[in-house]
Amino acid sequence: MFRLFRPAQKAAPASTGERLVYAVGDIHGRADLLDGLLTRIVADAAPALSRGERPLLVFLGDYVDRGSESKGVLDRLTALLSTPGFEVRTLMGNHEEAMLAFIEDPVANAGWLEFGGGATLASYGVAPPIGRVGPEDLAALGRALSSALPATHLHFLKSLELAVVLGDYVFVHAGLRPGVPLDAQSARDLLWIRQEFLSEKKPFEKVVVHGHTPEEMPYDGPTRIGLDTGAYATGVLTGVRLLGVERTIMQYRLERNRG
Ligand SMILES: [Mn+2]
Repeated sequence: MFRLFRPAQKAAPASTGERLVYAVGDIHGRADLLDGLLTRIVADAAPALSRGERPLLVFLGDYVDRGSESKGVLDRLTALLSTPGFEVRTLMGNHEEAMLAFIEDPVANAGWLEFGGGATLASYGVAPPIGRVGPEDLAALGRALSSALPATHLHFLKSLELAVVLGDYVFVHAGLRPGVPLDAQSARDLLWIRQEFLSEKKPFEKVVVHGHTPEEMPYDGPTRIGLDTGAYATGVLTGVRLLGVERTIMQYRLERNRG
């Protein structure tokens, strides 16, 4: 008798299959950086596009607030959705959730103004409030934003997705709650989770590509890829290119911070 000896099997590396995929981290009103990174992505994808392939382009949410060009970012993203070539998928970030909530009920959701909403109002030509504002002022701000917001932008905000799955990867804004199956994750966790997700060592059902928690350097690990490099403050917008088992971080930076 002899025994078959099997060496410990290493998990197969995560793959997108044949598909060329790009994911872009938190933009936060930096249309200038979005333009720069998109130019690089389009150039990089040119050979695949010319072969008739349809690369996947995923945006990880937090398009608005903080930076000065939230409207400009949504102008670009809504235009991209109707551009042939790429399959464009856009995730909701907690900042878009807060903006939508403000539009629906500005008095109950005035908290948005405290975490960056003022910059978004200004980008739509609505003067942000100074100091404390009462319910009537909030209602007026909500009406002003609703009338300044193009219908395409409102439709865009309402159509954002919570998660996109491709091959061995899942794309979400913030992360996943450990121990909870992918299809049972709550919207709250997908949009807001931080430490419980970031400190988890065990693999999730799929490798998680996410933004939401800014770090100086992008994080490229076996269980997750973190792409939020705080663009609005650092002037560095980060994405990742995935093809088969290959991963390549892509960045665009501007020395002068206009955020
Ligand atoms: Mn976020």
